[in-house]
Amino acid sequence: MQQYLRRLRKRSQGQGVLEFALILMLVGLAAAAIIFILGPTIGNVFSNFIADAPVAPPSLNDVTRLPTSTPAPTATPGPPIPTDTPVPTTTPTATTVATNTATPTNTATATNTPTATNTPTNTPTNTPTTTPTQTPTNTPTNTPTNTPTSTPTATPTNVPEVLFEDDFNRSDSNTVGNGWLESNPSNTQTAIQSNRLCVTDASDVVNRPLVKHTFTAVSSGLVVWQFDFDWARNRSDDDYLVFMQLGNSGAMSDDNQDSGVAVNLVWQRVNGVQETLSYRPGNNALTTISGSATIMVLLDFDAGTYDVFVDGNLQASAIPLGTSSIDTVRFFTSLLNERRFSGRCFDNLTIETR
Ligand SMILES: [Ca+2]
Ligand SMILES: [Ca+2]
Ligand SMILES: [Ca+2]
Repeated sequence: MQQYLRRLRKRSQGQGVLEFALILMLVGLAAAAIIFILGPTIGNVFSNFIADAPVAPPSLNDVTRLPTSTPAPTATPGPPIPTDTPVPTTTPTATTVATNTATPTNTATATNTPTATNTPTNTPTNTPTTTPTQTPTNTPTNTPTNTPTSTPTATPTNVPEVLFEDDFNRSDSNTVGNGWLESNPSNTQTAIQSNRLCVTDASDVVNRPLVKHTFTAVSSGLVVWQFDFDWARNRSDDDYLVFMQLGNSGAMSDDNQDSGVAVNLVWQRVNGVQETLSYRPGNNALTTISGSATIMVLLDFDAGTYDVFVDGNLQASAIPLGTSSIDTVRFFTSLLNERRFSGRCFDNLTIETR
């Protein structure tokens, strides 16, 4: 009996170990099946739990950063997200893309742009018509009006203008020439001799011989008249007159010694003094000249007077002008017997404005 019980105890012990091993194997298979079936679900729950946690475990910090950018919209509700806001950086990119997408809309607008081609066609038509009409009208009207008005006023005042000049440097001739008019009994009384204007025959005739020349009329400003005088009385002749004049041709006469004369110089005997240079009216003595001298007369039409210089020396000033304008220079003798005089010539005549 004891042996039976001993065998039975050994058998029950071997049977318990085998059954325990079988049970463990079945439990392990069941657990593997459960894990295989429910494993993903449990993993998601665990992952969601970690993701939803307000603070990640320190050990997971590095791992958590990477997925954060991807689910950016999910982090939006948290307050720290706006600071990281790489999101806006991404957002403008999307805006740009949308703009480009709208570009085709502009391209369609360009199709309307050719319509503007009609506009320029109208513009040039109006522009040329208006512009040329106004430009030429204004320019010529202003320019000529101002320029000529200013120029002529300044020219006569500052720049001397030669009204007439004659140096008589030409071949000897009974004809004076160069536009001079000779009023003589014959052509032989005045002539060019040795490059001067000379009286060759006077013969005590009244107001002859006479020569004259005209020039552009002057009635304002200053005029300088200058010439070389060469006359000398060698022998007796008490009645003789040598006239040197500027005057107005419209009022002058070859037979009148004084009419129309502005500057009336006479070389003659005055108050018993022979060879006296004087001026009319009044036969006022200036100085005596016997032989060569340079006579200069300065006319001032604004003042209505003239001054007389002999060899640069002032002889008289503020002598009243006989006329308000001049256009003629005249030389003549009266009652003069040329055989009693030497020289009898004029030279280097100039009449010019100042
Ligand atoms: Ca002559
Ligand atoms: Ca000369
Ligand atoms: Ca005489």
